[in-house]
Amino acid sequence: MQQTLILLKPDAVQRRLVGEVIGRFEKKGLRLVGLKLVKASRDLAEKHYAVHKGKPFYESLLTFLTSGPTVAMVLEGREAVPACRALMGLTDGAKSPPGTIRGDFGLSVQNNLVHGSDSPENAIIEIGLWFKPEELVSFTQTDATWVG
Ligand code: IDP
Ligand code: MG
Repeated sequence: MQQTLILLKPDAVQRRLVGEVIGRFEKKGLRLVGLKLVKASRDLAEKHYAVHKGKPFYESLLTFLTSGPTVAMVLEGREAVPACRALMGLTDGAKSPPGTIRGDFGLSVQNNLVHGSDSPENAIIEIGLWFKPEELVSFTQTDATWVG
């Protein structure tokens, strides 16, 4: 069963969209196995976005991610990584289709509300950055046989 790291970035918290966005992942059928509010340190933000080091938007991105609270979640389910990416939409909110989180709630490229791991391998690494193993709770969801 795949796991993925989802972040509701500081703009989602500031704009009071946390409940709305978590609800979309829940309703899709994903299982919540980790959840917390974190004010990311510069060190955590650098590790999380290491792949973007050197890009023109890198410094601004780190400032954004460390600017306020982020909701960090681990979601689990069949094909959780691509399923969550599909719910999120494209990186640029202005180009992201209606019906997606980014398409429905934003126009910005940087302030695009959510992060979702882009591969199962990266999900394992990212979950390790944001969560201690004991912070994750595995359980059987009662409707699992219906949701898949
Ligand atoms: P993703 O979040 O859709 O996977 P990435 O290309 O991995 O997008 O970029 C990571 C994050 O960096 C984006 O979610 C967004 O917040 C920010 N970002 C990406 N491209 C730009 C840009 O061109 N300008 C400003 N911020 C950007
Ligand atoms: Mg990415």
